[in-house]
Amino acid sequence: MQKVITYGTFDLLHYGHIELLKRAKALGDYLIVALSTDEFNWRCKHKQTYFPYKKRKQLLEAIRYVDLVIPENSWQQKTADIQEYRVNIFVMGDDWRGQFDELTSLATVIYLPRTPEISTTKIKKDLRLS
Ligand code: C2G
Repeated sequence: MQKVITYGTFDLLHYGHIELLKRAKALGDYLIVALSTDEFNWRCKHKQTYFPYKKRKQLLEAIRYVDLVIPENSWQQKTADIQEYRVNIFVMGDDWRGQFDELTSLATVIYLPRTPEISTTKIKKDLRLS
């Protein structure tokens, strides 16, 4: 079984997220999503999410491509996650290209092209204008 992992906030879930998850799952048989907790978002990513962790987790668990959702509490947990869950493939959008290359000793690292023209930031901005 080829296990894939990816990380993110996935707030205001949109088709760019879905496209990422769909392609990540297609790389293996089992997809784990490490979902940024509210505290990690605030403390480390300086992101204030619209939906709290519990709701974002509920949304992700409803997606056919997602097999397991675990919390992302720190930048440093990726190595431990890969080892604990016996992950073969680490996937991120290519806005992170190069940031996680140190993980290539543990798993295949793949950066997938982001879906253009959609982001949570754009959604929030457009809604403010409407
Ligand atoms: N994404 C994408 N296309 C978009 C928007 C996002 O492919 N139009 C991808 C991102 O590249 C990322 C994933 O969807 O791989 C989740 O995006 P975010 O929730 O913005 O995640 P981020 O804040 O980048 O957190 O430790 C890693 C971090 O937790 C990643």
